[in-house]
Amino acid sequence: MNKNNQYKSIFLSDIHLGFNGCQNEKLEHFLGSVSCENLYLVGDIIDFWSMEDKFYWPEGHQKVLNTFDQMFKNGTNIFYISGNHDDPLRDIDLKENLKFKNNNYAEIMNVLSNFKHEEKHEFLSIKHGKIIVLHGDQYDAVTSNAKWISKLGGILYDALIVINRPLSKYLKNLTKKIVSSLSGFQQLVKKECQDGGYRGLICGHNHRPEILKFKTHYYLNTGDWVESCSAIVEELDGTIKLIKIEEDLKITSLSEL
Ligand SMILES: [Mn+2]
Repeated sequence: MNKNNQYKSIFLSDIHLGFNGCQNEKLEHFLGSVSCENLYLVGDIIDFWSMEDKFYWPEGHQKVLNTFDQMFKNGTNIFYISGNHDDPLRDIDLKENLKFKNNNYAEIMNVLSNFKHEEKHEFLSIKHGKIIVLHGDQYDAVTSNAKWISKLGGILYDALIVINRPLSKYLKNLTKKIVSSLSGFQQLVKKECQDGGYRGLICGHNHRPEILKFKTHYYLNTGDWVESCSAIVEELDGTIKLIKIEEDLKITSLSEL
């Protein structure tokens, strides 16, 4: 395929492979049209939570993983930064368990073992210097203090998205808004940047693609592949963009740094 779009780095998060709301075909199309030196998978790439109760892994989802693997074999550096839905990867025992004791996950874990796994990554951008990359659930009081509340919310959301996408999106935004104001999410982002001497922070998790420019730092969110179908990219000249894959599969730029 003709790789029309060459990037230095691509950041994707919240793909939710293993969940039937994942727009894997759109993602597959996007991946087929790009090439990059570095690919950052910023958490919730595999939705282990969703597969916990009922294993769901269609061919199209494995195909996305295989495409990542092919990129890796063609020389792309792949960094897998774990999120809350792929938190078994943060625990060495759970990880071994998935790999060796559960046949369902063998194929998935096999591909994942090729990538570099981290919880946080210090990204050195061409134009803007040091940027910290993490999934974002680390700041989520609901997620870290009472996992079950977040899980229940997740179940309702998953059920709703199949029935009514706009309503589920509205409810998710509403709950995320409450959660983020409660935990002072943006305050924590600011503190992380100041303490670490970072120019900005890239995350996912709340499924809201955006670039916010504050006086002290930048906040970038990649969005997701359930609703927004968006990504953060670093172009060869260092420009960082938030892009979206539209219904007609064209790539549009929403915002840039
Ligand atoms: Mn998440």
